[in-house]
Amino acid sequence: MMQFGAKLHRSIITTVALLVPATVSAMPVEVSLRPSARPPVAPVALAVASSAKEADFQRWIRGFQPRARAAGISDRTFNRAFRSVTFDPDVIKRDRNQSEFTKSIWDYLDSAASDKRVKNGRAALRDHRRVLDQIEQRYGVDKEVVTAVWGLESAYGEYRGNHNIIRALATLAYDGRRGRFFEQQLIAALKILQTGDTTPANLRGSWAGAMGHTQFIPTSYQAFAVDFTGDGRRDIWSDNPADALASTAAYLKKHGWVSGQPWGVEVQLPRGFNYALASRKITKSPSDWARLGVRDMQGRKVRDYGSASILLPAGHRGAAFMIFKNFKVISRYNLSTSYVIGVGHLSDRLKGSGPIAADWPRNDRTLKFAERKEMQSLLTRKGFSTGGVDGRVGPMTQRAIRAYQSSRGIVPDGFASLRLLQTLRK
Ligand SMILES: [Ca+2]
Repeated sequence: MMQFGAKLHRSIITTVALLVPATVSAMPVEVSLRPSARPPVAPVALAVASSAKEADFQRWIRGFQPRARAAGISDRTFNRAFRSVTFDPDVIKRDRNQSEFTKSIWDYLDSAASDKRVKNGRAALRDHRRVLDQIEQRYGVDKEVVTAVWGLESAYGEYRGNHNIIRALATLAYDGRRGRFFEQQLIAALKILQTGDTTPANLRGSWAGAMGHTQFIPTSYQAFAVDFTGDGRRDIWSDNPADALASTAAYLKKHGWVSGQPWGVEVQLPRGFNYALASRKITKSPSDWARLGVRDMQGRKVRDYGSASILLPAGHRGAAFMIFKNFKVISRYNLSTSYVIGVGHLSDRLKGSGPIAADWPRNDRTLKFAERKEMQSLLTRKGFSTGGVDGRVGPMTQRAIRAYQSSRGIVPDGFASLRLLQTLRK
């Protein structure tokens, strides 16, 4: 999930919203696209070498117990949850191995809305039509959007993750990199066990603590999961996806989903369009955009769904979208622009729409972390300040790119691509 700024949690209800930890959002999108199953167990030699680590981890668990107790976790719950829990080196390996490479939007969408995912999504809609209709009715969120989240988070329940959540979160909390965040998640996971929503054996999910069909992290689960089946349990782990799908709809509704509004609409921009207007910060009504010559792909005015921005996820050489408030609501699931477009576009495909019409600049690519830093240094050196060299393309860097592009007679779309970096190096 997604997406990619480091937004840390400020309060449970408003920001926890991310169903994946903030920096998981900063990870390559495929992590949230398809939480993978557990790899083979580490070789015995490695396990032996790490016995000192294991002893230290067990000491950490004992030191953590009073803090859990203070947070309301009974010793009975704690001891049941931690029975035979050991340090999980695989989790740490994955935490360290997060790729610095960001997938391009077109590669992401090739997978997010692959023929297989569209086909399986249509089958999932058919198989679960009754419950999805009921969920749509109760929460006002399109069933295709809920199904698309399901499709991206776990391939419609196929890859829910098989890590023991207590073990994974305890390992990450003990490890210390973002230890506070994971300890908060661990306490929330223990509370799930304490309330009896599921059993320690069923409390499974991704290595980073995302659980069930639509990959809720424990604090999001606590705040937003619902019991749709009415059996008294909010069971997002069960093979029956009803509670998980309803929880996703409840989550989106809670974050302001506007019924009947699309996430976005692919549009065509007129010749001579002022690309400075293609910014998330600039919103206009579809009628105002139409007056500026913005049309849908059939050449019609876009209907007045609400205020909208123009988004060019791959610069002016790729597709353009008019995006609405629901775009932002989906981003509460995962901040990645690719993720949000992935969910939105997949939902459109599930409704029967065709592929995105515009081409992508497939001969170009997005920049790696070191390249983004190099780009920022070069821009700054040329007098276009990026407000620091941190490898993240935020508003200041985009403004610097646009100013540089304008100065060179390049379309000022603010897109950080390899092509741009090559121009800067000259
Ligand atoms: Ca239930």
